[in-house]
Amino acid sequence: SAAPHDEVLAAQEAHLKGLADSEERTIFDKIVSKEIPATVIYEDSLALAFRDINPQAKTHFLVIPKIRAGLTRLSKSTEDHKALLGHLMYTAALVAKQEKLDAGYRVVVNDGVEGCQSVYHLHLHVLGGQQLSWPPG
Ligand code: IU
Repeated sequence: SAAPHDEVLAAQEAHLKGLADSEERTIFDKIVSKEIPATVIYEDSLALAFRDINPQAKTHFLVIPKIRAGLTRLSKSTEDHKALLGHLMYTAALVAKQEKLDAGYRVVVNDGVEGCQSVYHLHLHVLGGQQLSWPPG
């Protein structure tokens, strides 16, 4: 059924109307608009996945919402974002399968200064293709 997808789009539109995001666009907006190149490995109406330019594992890609919709960082999420957040998490799993990360992988969201976030457009890191260690630094 297309219903959950329409629900996400409607929530996203409603959110955009009610909340003008005054914060500056980031490099990820330019990747979405193809103003700067990236190796895109998955795309749908809501999400984009592309390879990280500075990979921290054999396979390292990012999953982002095409429209930031106020999500500069995970900690800015509201009730309105829940469906979109679910879509991003599901997309991470879908693309991990596409990338044949069958032996496992890690999904990371860095938030804010102490989380070492550098780009303020929400993104999920997906790392795999090798044995990872725990905990991260
Ligand atoms: P962070 O969680 O905000 O630190 O992650 C940002 C990531 O975006 C980081 O891993 C960068 O290597 C990556 N990246 C990219 O893939 N392409 C770019 O043009 C830029 C950053 I700038």
